[in-house]
Amino acid sequence: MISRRGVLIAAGLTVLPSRAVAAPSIVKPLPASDFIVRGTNAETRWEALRDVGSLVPVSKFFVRNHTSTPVLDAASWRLEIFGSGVTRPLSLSLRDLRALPSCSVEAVIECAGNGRSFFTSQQGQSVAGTPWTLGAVGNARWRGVPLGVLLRLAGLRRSAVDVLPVGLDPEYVTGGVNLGRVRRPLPVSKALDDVLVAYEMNGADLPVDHGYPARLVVPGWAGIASIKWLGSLEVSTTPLHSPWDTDFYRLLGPSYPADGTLVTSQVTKSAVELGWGATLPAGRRLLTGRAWGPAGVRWVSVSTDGRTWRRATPVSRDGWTRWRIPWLATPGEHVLRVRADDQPEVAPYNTQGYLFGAVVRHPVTVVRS
Ligand SMILES: Nc1nc2c(c(=O)[nH]1)N[C@H]1C(S)=C(S)[C@@H](COP(=O)(O)O)O[C@H]1N2
Ligand SMILES: [Mo]
Repeated sequence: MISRRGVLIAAGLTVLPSRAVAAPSIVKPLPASDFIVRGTNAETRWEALRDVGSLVPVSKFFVRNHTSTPVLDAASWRLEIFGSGVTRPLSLSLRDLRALPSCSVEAVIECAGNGRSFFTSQQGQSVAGTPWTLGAVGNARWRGVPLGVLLRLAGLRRSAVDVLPVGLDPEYVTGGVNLGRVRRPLPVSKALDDVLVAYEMNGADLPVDHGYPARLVVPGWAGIASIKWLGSLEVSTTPLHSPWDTDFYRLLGPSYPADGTLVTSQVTKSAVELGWGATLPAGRRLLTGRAWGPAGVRWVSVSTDGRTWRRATPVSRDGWTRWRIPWLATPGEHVLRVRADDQPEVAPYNTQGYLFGAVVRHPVTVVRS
């Protein structure tokens, strides 16, 4: 399938319409049945995952872009690995990367701000940032080269502490300040653990919106760690920083130290595969959903009556846990709640609304069938 932008590029179109049209941030189609568009980002609708297996197809996978998707030329793309933490700097083409030993993992990528709107709607707190509901998450199978393989090939020094991956998307300007390329330091310990430099998603080349030709996949950590459109990796024997670890993706607020706490691992969450405020016919229904956390999920409970909890049945446990539970739905307004493991009733407040891990109250209306 060729996107509209792809068609324009293929046609070598240079004439702009007289009435300026903002360039879309995201290249792939974003049908309203599958996505809620939020500025330069798009979240997946949970009802769109109802008949989907464990892997979220690219056509439904959420997109979080600080600016816009760059359409990079794979033939001239290079990944540069350099810095005080390596003895043999590398410059790899896509072909070089694909020739290295690879592995494939099923892993969730989730924005640290997923669920942010519930700080306001459930807890009455105002927070800054994209007001996601629960759709800034997706699970895919990623293939690529373990970052540890690349670092060792580059002669990783024992004294190396940080790796700074830099994206090739446009520089990020906010509040009139240019913060430069999207980049966030990653400790060498995590880099050597389970991080991939991925070039495939669900068995095909990475789609442009998800980082083509290569991105990091950092399992269990906030989505910002999984830098898309990877252009370089600086490896350093001294700590590295960027606004994405000093200002953003820090927990700030009255219950945190003055300079905040760095966001690394995600928290456990769960969701029902129904629209927000969905209308269902009365009778025997099968509620389905998913639950996920940085180290997997042990159990899932569901409450349909505001009081009691019943254990749901896990359907599959891969990158995330799919679950189901029968429900005898009676006409009226209901609030569905799902709790995976130790999800609390209230999420700790932080000014930027990260890591909303509390149980979400999902309203539905049941009508006589
Ligand atoms: N280069 C670059 N990498 C990036 C981003 C970005 O804007 N630019 N967004 C990050 C954030 S905040 C998230 S949540 C994930 C989203 O990945 P996806 O768009 O493939 O779903 O990508 C991360 N990697
Ligand atoms: Mo994110």
